[in-house]
Amino acid sequence: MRKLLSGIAFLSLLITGCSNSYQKDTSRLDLIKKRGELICGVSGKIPGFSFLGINGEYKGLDVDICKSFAAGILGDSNKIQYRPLTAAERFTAIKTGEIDILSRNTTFTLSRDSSGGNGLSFAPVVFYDGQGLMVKKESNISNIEDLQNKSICVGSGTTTEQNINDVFESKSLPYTPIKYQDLNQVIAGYLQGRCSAMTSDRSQLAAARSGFKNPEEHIILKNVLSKEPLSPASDGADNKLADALRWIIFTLITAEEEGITKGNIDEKVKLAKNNPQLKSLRRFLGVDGGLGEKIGLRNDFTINVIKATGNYGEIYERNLGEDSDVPIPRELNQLFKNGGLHFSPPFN
Ligand SMILES: N[C@@H](CCC(=O)N[C@@H](CS)C(=O)NCC(=O)O)C(=O)O
Repeated sequence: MRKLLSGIAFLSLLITGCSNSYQKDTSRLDLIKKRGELICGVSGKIPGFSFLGINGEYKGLDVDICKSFAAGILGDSNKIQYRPLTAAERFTAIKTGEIDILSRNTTFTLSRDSSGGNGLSFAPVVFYDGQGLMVKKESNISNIEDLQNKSICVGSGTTTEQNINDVFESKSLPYTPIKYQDLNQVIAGYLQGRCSAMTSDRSQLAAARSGFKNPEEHIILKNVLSKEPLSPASDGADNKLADALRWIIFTLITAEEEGITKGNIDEKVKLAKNNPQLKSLRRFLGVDGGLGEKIGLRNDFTINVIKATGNYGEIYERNLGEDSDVPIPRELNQLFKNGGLHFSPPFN
């Protein structure tokens, strides 16, 4: 019996030993390169962020972030498989390896980041959001207090669910949450009158309203109930992939800070190559310094990223700018130097 037990212990040591070294040596980043394709989890239901157009192509800020990852890792922003996921499915999809990365209106929180929680790794924030409430104009509801004893439609498996509860409890206001699996169900519940308000990230409320028959009949209350910094995420056990994602997002922000765009990138590369004194530009564009190699990417990965999607400001304008289908003022999503929160650490 003792022999059998020690045999089992030896075998399990062997197995865990092997699986640990496998974890350490093989990054998902290498797997993506080997596969030649990035598997990106998205929502697919939010205009302006990730939405399947009539031509069968995904569009939006979250989709452009997937494209910038594919361009930075594989040198080709078209090598992507999109996987639409509900809020409740998204974290399991990362942990089981069904997707490489999640680019889906997901709030960066301690519980999701920690190894004792969902065990994710969050890339830098790509959209600073906050939770809001949308009501029908005809309801005459103008603030949270007016929602006392009313029903509110909310998506389950979200930060939204917890925040709405926190806010109403802290004000000692009774209310009834009506929970649904995804945004389309929340919208349907709200439009069919099952609840007096729907709550979600304010960006999602704006996106949802843009698709309504009569958008002007709905108002988003001015109350901001929470902080919702939305970030792409990957498996927290994989530092190599996390480093690559982090610096691809910072590439988009640095490019905007430095005025480098999809339209002038070739000119900037020429400038950097011909001027040895332009030290920081040369490092950023991979002419000197070998920075890409340090994070498992090509030294000129920044050029591929900017050529594919343009800088952060270009991505924002294309999907959420004044002339887009879902115009959302940039506010917190401006660069820090323009009064917002986006700022990149140095490419040194
Ligand atoms: N940012 C919040 C909420 C994001 C969220 O996923 N919201 C719900 C709707 S309330 C949703 O599923 N939206 C998109 C979809 O249905 O695909 C979070 O990370 O929990």
